[in-house]
Amino acid sequence: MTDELVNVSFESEWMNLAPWVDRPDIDLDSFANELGISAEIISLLQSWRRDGFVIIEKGVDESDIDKFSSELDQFFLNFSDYVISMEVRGRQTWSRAEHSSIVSEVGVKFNNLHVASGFAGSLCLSPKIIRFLSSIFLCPPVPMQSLTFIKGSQQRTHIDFPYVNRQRRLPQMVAAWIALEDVHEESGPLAYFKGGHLPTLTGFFDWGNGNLTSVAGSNKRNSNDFADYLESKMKEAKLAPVMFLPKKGDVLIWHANLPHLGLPIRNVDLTRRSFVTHYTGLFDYPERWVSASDCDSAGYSKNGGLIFEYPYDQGKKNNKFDSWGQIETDQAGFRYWLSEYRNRLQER
Ligand SMILES: O=C(O)CCC(=O)C(=O)O
Ligand SMILES: [Fe+2]
Repeated sequence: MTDELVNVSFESEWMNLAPWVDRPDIDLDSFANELGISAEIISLLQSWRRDGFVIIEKGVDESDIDKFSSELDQFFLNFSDYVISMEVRGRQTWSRAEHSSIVSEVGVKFNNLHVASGFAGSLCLSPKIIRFLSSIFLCPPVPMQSLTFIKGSQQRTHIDFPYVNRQRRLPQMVAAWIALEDVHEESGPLAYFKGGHLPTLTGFFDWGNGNLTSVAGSNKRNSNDFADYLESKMKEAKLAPVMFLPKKGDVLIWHANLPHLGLPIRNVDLTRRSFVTHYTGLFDYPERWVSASDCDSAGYSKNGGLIFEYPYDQGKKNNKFDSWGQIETDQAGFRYWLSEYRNRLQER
């Protein structure tokens, strides 16, 4: 079988599982109108379909950012008191095992602070983000994972779905990047390939044995091979990376198949605080990440989005900041959607 044939079958499979807005056979305006989606969101969906991303200026509340940012500062002062999962240049570790000075180094990211901080949770469930994502998933958006950066990532060109792939249908994933401060162009900004999200342009990278996703330990190819592959695909499509220089509070939302990268840092003294969340729709959220225990301890709802606490995190010590459990949530809404989720699982 040639690469070409493999790609054609992946492409039709991808389209069958993709959110409605990706399907070229659906008339965007009439479908969205039937669903009662607002004109403002319809116009975002049009850019989304064409470009594979949208930017929402002042997409989140600045006071939520200030609260999360000062909570981060407190955390950095008391680093070893916490057991917060983090990655240092590819190595998985915990805050307790590291010295706090590591936060000023390059190549550090904190995992899943949306389940440590109520303020981080509020940020990723901000109304403007949730409204847009709901119109894509047609059900409540749910974070699957989040990453908090203090400096630029310098991560080479990639697409997220090979790495974020626990959702039931692979294409049902969207990422949102929130600027926690104004981004300086020497700090290693994020960049993206406008319009590069179309599978006809990217093809599907084979990680080995026909795998579309990166399977730790068993890949024949690595993230550098992936970057080389995508960069040549983007060159063929005559697309160049667009630098994202947001102001604090601006949000970039990108498609599961949009190539993007962290540009090289030109001034290592500069921070680039940002908070990225990868979401899926409720009914694609993996069952093993929903606690079987009673409703209220499984998570919460806010602004029409849901956050589940990971079952394997529950009951652990020192993995929460003070704001966890301190924000206003909609538990009646949460119980409703959790029971819808459980009913749907039984029907499967
Ligand atoms: O912020 C960056 O530099 C890259 C982040 C990213 O690629 C991601 O979180 O998926
Ligand atoms: Fe990414």
